[in-house]
Amino acid sequence: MVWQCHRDLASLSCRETAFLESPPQLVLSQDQSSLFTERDRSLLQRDGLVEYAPSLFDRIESGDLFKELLATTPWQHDEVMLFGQKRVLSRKVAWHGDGDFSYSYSGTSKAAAPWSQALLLIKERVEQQCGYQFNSCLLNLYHDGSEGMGWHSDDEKTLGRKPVIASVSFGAERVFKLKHRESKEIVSVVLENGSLLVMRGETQHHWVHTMPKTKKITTPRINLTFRTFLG
Ligand SMILES: O=C(O)CCC(=O)C(=O)O
Ligand SMILES: [Mn+2]
Repeated sequence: MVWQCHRDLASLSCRETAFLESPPQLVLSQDQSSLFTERDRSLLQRDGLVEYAPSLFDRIESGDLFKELLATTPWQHDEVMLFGQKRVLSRKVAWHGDGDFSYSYSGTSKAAAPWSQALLLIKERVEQQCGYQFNSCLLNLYHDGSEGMGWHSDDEKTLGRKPVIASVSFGAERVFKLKHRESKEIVSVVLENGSLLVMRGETQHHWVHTMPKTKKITTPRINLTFRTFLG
């Protein structure tokens, strides 16, 4: 089974082959009220659902988690194959998961790193808010605004037809954009320090997203996207 990497030019693969009929669901515990309100439930008017909560973590927690992730994550430079040549990008990445997955990436195969204490803490809070369980997480470290990510969707087959993707941000605030594949309509949101953005339903099918480069940002940002491989 091949998971087409969102960066188009690289690919990730997963050992499991069968899809689960019903992805794991969680019920919100009673004392954990939702940060998402009904009024502004989706940033999209149609063809998908995107929820945004500015403060999944407060300023102090976010600062501590940023430092911890920066220091303890097994960061590696992202790589892409361009015209048969390996290109090393300045943006750094890391991949963590339940241990069942290996991924091939620019010609090499790597197993997901185990969850750290910090990641488990973040994952638990994200799962409570999403009502959904995740088994892997891709981390991106953008050293400053000169690093970004091009238009893509997280529509790998191994994530299922309607993946839930939960994106947590620490550090510099950056603009995140979604573009409708047909109408080209653009929706922008600033992803704040400690925020949570969740993409659900048909979003990956109808919309692409990007983290544009910018000269205005001179400080680093860490992004975590929690995903569930079905298998
Ligand atoms: O950094 C971000 O907010 C976007 C990351 C992303 O889209 C991805 O890792 O697929
Ligand atoms: Mn993405």
